[in-house]
Amino acid sequence: MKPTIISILVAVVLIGGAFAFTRKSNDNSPVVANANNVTMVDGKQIVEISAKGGYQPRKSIAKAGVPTIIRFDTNGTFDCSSSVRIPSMNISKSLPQTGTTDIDVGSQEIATLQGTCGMGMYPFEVEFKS
Ligand SMILES: [Cu+2]
Repeated sequence: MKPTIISILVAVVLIGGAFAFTRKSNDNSPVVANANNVTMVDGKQIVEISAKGGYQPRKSIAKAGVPTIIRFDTNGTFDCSSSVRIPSMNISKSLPQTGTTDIDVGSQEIATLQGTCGMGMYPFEVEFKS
């Protein structure tokens, strides 16, 4: 009984948040500093990063507490940025030379997620804010 009510409340808050976020981004107001590469789709936050000779943008700003996918885009990527690591989450992934790869990082707490290429020379980060 209680857990059910709590999950319904959580769902309502998440859906409401998703709506608020979507509406704000539609009227072009800067919800987050780097809103260009962060979108909400079906209640999930998509952080889009392109990988080729490093990562663009180097720093993304996203919302904490929202289910999040980091989407890596490659386009003729032959350098080692096609190998992505997020050590704190034990994530290590090989991207195709050209394509799109989603990495589900779940709901993050307020913190900065650090990632690098396979050899640790190209960094990127996603800052999760309240
Ligand atoms: Cu590297």
